[in-house]
Amino acid sequence: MVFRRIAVLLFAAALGAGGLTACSSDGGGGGGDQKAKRPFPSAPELAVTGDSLSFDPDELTVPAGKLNIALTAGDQFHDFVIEDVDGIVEAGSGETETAGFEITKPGEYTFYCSVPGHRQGGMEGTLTVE
Ligand SMILES: [Cu+2]
Repeated sequence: MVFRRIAVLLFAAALGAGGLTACSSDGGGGGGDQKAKRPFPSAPELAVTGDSLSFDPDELTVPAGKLNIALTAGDQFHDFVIEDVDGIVEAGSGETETAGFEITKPGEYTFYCSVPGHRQGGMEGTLTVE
């Protein structure tokens, strides 16, 4: 009986570890159903770095219309999404990826990294569209 109980505990521990691994390897899918748009030719391009749970810069200003975001990820995979705007940029550690966004309505928008826990950790900023 004692052996059986230990075996059950080990099995539960193995399941737990497997679950955690599956969870953390899911980091790339944070963007939900957002799809990256191809960069727009001749649209203004803004370079943003995501590293250590923050964006640099975390305040961006662009004219209304099409824009491209070039995201460089530092320590790990990050992405860049804008609230209420279609599109996403996803970059693996050490990579730079560029994608397009189109915002026709001026105002203040919040951008963030949608990898679970990253926004809560501080990966968000403000995009002002003029
Ligand atoms: Cu991130």
